Amino acid sequence: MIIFITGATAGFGAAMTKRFIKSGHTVIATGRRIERLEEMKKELGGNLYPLKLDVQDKKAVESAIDSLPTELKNIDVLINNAGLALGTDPVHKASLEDWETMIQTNINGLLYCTHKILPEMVKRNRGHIINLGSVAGEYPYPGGNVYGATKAFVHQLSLNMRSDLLGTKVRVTNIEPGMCESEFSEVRFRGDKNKAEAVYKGMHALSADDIAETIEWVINRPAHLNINVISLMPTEQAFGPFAVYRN
Ligand code: NDP
Ligand code: 8X3
Repeated sequence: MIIFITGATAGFGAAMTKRFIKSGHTVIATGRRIERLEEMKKELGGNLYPLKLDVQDKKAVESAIDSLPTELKNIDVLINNAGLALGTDPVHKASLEDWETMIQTNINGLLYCTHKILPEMVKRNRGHIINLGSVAGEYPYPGGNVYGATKAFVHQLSLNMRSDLLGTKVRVTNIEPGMCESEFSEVRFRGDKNKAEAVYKGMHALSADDIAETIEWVINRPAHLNINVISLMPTEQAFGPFAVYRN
């Protein structure tokens, strides 16, 4: 299969790239840090096609996909994985610029890639879109405000896409992970490694390859079977009670 992954330079995207290349697929691995993708190509070989891409840039998304060589144009699987959280400040103190970056990446970037690639899948009556949602899109937590809201958008969009695509053979799946150790918290805390490490201290978080393995299972289901949503968490993570403020 030809698999197009956004955000392949780190975390889930890098783990999926490694796993899928080893399974014999062709991977168009995209991200802003092209040097990381070039390094991965050296390690993983010819079936990896590195493509520099900032998903926030609508025109760049369109021209990067248009620039693909003919043999890579028939994308079988689009994995909308590029995304980030910035900060955990409460909603009344958070930065507007951080909100804009999260919305521009997690929502608009996902839409730009989908808008460009999906019509071709429908024309060929074949394809699978995997969106990276989050448990943060299903459950609230303090400081999750706009990040969680972007993932709630991804959840509902994924379900709505299923409605519109009924009658085609194009599948859509929303993957909703809980705590997973990657560069995610380092990005969220702007490079503060101590703060990032503290998030996963004393518990066994998911690994990026846990997510890659789950997605590999999803895309390998038989064509008549669509996994709508998968929610997965570390065993050592669960839900809190409602919060009550008492004075
Ligand atoms: P990482 O920070 O490890 O990786 C994020 C990837 O997204 C990087 O490859 C980065 O590439 C890419 N990215 C970020 N912004 C852009 C952009 N503007 N254009 C293109 N690529 C971009 O995070 P994870 O692997 O953990 O996260 C992957 C996805 O999973 C995200 O959508 C995240 O919200 C979601 N998620 C993560 C969870 C976790 O606990 N880790 C849990 C639930 C969901 P580069 O900077 O090189 O462009
Ligand atoms: C990432 C999971 O709980 O850290 O989407 O927000 S969480």
